[in-house]
Amino acid sequence: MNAPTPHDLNIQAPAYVKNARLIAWVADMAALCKPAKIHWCDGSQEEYDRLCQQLVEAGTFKRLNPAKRPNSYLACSDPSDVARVEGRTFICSEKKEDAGPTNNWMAPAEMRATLKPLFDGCMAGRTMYVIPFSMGPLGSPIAQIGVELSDSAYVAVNMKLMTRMGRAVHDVIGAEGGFVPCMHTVGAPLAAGEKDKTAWPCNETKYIVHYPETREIWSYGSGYGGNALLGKKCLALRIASTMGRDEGWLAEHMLILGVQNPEGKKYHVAAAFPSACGKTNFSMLVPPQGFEGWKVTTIGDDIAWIKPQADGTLRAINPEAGYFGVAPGTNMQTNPNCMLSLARDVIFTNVALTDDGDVWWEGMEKDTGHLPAHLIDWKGQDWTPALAKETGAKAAHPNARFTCAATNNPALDPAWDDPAGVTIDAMIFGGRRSTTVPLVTEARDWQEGVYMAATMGSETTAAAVGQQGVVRRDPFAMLPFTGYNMSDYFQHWLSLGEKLAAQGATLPRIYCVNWFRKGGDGKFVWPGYGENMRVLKWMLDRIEGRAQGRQTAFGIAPHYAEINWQGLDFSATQFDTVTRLDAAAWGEELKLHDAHFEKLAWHLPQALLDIRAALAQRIHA
Ligand code: SAT
Ligand code: MN
Repeated sequence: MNAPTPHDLNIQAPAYVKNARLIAWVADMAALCKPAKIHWCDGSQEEYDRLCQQLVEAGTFKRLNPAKRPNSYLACSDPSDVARVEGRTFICSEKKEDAGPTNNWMAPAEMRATLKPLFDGCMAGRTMYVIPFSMGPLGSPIAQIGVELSDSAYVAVNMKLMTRMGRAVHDVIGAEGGFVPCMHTVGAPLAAGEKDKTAWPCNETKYIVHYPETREIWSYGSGYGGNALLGKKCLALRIASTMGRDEGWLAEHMLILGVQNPEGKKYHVAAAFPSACGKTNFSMLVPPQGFEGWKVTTIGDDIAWIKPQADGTLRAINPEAGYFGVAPGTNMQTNPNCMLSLARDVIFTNVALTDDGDVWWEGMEKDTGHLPAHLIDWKGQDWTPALAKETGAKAAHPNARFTCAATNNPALDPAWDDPAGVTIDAMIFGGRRSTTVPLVTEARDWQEGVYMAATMGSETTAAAVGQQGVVRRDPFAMLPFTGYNMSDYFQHWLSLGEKLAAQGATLPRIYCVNWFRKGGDGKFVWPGYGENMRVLKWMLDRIEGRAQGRQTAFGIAPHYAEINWQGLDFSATQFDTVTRLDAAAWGEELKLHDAHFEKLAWHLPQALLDIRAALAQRIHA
């Protein structure tokens, strides 16, 4: 290979880059990866437009019809590179038990020895983009800085929408500041003079690697989503959860929303759901009929960083600046604010292309009343309704995504970019369960809330590679994202609650929800989407002391009459179907909790076992 040696390659840091450690690291990594060029991203619109144009010329992007979808693009990935690869994701702590039984582990030295030859020359013939980004408002005491080195222009432009990316970040880093180094390559070096044979280069071999002790991320072989946009799951959850453990705060897989009642009183709620379970929908919720004067606003749709304050409150920021959401199923009925966010300045990945140069995905027929007569599907093949009927072929991949800036969202909360964050009044944990778990219950105390979150189960979704629809325990919706031992993570939550309580703080209420219970006919019983407002209001009524609820074995549940049913036809019988606790089903459920706890036995907090015993007693009473 004719790649330049480090001596040929001028690092050429712009004058505004003052951090010697950063410059030295870029030089070292360039010497290792041997790119043909280095591009220091400044985050400007001009740069974004130029890189997008370059991606169009390379065939990675298709520019959409500007009359339909101004300044927007469609990228279609390699069919093998469509979701996070949890089986190839590693937490490389010094000790195996610090990664715990829920993470893949390899000793750091062994992993470094494995990755070194893979990264050696991995960027040959390509440009290395130096992508400085802030997770959280620039300069916020809760924010963290990262710098990603990537050989993917697709990553660079996505990072521009998803984070505060560019020159201003260098001002925050300054000469002395620290940053999380994030190495990313698609793992497809080009020989001298060789041109890409594909518009989505990637490698069959994949590694998504985290070194929690040294706070480093190394990602090899994938160009997709959380595998490649390293600020998101890798930094903002896996590395940040470790930072939170060490420093006494929380990095969570939670949306943050503001909800204001007609009297003008405003609350902030953080809610955890697994990937592709409607977090974006919930964070952009439009209150339904019967909720005139209510307003819901978005602070974040995926990740929350939550820090205890001196006054005992918990303040949260959204570390991200954009949305990387699931497109299929999104329409004007399920999420109008999201559809409006997607009107312009969007990067779509793996959706279908219409004959007039716009995008389409399953679910959009609900808005138009019909399927398009013809499409080019995400794999570049012809798609027709007849073919779909015959073969079940999807026009968009089930994990097809949109990337857009938060500022596109008409429901964006005015405080979304506030460096001080917002005060959290309630937390919600929601799995995806067709049986057993009721629509909503309130934990009697923080510990019971931690138990509910720790035992959350969920049927798997398309956001990760693997079998779909299988129930797996997904504690706190953090199974693939907790960067250290899960039992230590439970203890961290318990300790934080204890510490705040000792300060005399009023802790946020904790709720367990399940929108996904099915009836005898196999259909969802709860209408979901905007109607979830009815459950949200009951929570606020609880906080304000307006709803008494009733004690159940698994927390406090609403009486039918405590929910505002105005504008929705939902009978007491249907309500019973989604709220009933079935003793036999819960007997089975507890066995699953036991199996789950057995796997997590090392360092498992005794408090959780005590709550389990009390729960069993109530169920069998
Ligand atoms: O990790 S991704 O950002 O690709 C999507 C998700 O799992 O939420
Ligand atoms: Mn997510």
